[in-house]
Amino acid sequence: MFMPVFPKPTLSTTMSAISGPIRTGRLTSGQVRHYESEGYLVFDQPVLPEARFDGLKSCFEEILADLPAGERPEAMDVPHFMHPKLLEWALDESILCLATPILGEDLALFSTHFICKPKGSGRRVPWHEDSAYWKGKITPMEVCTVWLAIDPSTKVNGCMMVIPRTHREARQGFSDYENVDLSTSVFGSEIVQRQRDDSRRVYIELQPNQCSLHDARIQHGSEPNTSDLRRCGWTLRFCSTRARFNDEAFGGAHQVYLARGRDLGGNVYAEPTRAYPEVLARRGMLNSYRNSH
Ligand SMILES: O=C(O)CCC(=O)C(=O)O
Repeated sequence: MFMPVFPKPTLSTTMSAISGPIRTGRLTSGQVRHYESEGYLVFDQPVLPEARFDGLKSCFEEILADLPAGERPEAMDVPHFMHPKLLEWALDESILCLATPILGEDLALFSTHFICKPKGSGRRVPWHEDSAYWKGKITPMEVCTVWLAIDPSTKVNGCMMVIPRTHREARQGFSDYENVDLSTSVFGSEIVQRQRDDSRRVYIELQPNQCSLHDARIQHGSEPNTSDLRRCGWTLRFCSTRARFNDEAFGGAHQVYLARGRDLGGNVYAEPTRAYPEVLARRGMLNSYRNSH
């Protein structure tokens, strides 16, 4: 059985098969400054040791192969509730060390989501801020998403796009939204045109096992995948354990995991070795996924 090991907060180094010792942080101070000022960062190096990434990819392919008929592969939200084995990767030190320079040593895993756009018919992700979906659920709204590429993710197959600096501009993560066509989009609302400037978009192109990081308040989205190459990314969303998770606002239909260090916010954490059918039932997704992005 998988037993995650939570490093003590004082630990300063650990070993990695990629690059020898990894420090508690894998980012340079320049990269952290870029993330803070621009709201995102491209990490164009291998995230996981190669064999570990291969294991994750195989696990993902099995989960995808079992996707119930009619379910959209872009909407595989919180797959780790159904498949706790995924936490072996989500809580991997190589990944946590990307979040610690931004959020500190005490980390919670807030959520994960496979956004897998099939070749030819992959849906677009409307322009949005993650924070708009989590308003009132996490305080403060300091969530860093590690977007780990499972497939090559390029302009051609609908890679993620961000509008730099919007996490600090104007609405700072809380724009106004309007409805969009759900038959072509991963979810049904989008930031109104007058509150975004798409001409400033930056395309985030990644190879498998590379990642980007983005702030919950940045405006981002992606185009449809009409290419002949699938595009899948796994979002891993981390917060400092200082953040308060509002269980009532989640209606008992969500849970967070202590990823590293200790709790600082008085939160209750899930047990990473078991599945939570009761939580899935509350989400109405015992046999299916629901996109609560
Ligand atoms: O995968 C995409 O295209 C969009 C990702 C996204 O919206 C997110 O990570 O919050």
